[in-house]
Amino acid sequence: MEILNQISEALQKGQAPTVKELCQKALDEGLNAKEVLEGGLMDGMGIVGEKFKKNEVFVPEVLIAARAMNAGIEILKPLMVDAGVKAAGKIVIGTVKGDLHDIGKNLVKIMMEGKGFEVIDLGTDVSAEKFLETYKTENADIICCSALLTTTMIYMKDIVSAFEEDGIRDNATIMVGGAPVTQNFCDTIGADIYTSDAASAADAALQVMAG
Ligand code: B1M
Repeated sequence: MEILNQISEALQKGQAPTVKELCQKALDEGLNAKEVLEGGLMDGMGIVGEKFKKNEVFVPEVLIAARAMNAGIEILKPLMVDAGVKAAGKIVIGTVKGDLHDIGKNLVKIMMEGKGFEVIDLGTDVSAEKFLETYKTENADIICCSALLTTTMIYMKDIVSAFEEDGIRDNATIMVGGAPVTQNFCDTIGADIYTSDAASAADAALQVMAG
């Protein structure tokens, strides 16, 4: 549908006011919030994610597209709540204890939201206890841990251990990533999924939810 293509394209260009206007127009034309979210906003963010994976766009473009996505969601949110539109799943994300780098973590959050996930962002310097407590109180589906330092990535093992000691390791999917993290490291510490970039992380999370 033409209006949805226009929303997707404006989002890819990071045109927040246009995205906002077009979302309202689409609703006025009779489309529902879910159609606008999936056919317009998520479609646009999906394309940005694929281009980011292939190095065809870079961090600033993704951040600007995310701002446009948020502008659109602002319009849709009240209607989505009313209509009971369900999130794809619930993610708890954070940069691990001792680590203050958050640019990559924020990109993972953006891509996850772009795929329709509800994301609880614990920020940076997050302890294993905080991940565990939030996972339980929020009844979340997936834990996402980011680390940028070789000295802090080893803390991911403590997070896996905290879930094991609590007896809920088998219920929780633990995803890890960040520049120094590798598939081999993920296997060594007993985490579930490693991805090298934010868009792949969101794809992997969708696969987890699909069972
Ligand atoms: Co820091 N820093 N830094 N730094 N910093 C690095 C990481 C470093 C490689 C620079 C260097 O020496 N060449 C180095 C680490 C060396 C090492 O451990 N081997 C380093 C260091 C040493 C430090 C300090 C210790 C410096 C000091 O004070 N002496 C200090 C540590 C502070 C702390 O955390 N306790 C420090 C501080 C900082 C700043 C605060 C100044 C700033 C962070 C600002 C911020 O994040 N708000 C900063 C920055 C910006 C960097 C560099 C320049 C850029 C990092 C970045 O944002 N990259 C970095 C050098 C470099 O990379 N060129 C460096 C872009 C981002 C998009 O990539 O986070 O890898 P990244 O995310 C990727 C993927 O990894 C993946 O998705 C993203 C792409 O799609 N991904 C995931 C990330 N998380 C994921 C989770 C997933 C899946 C994928 O699943 C859950």
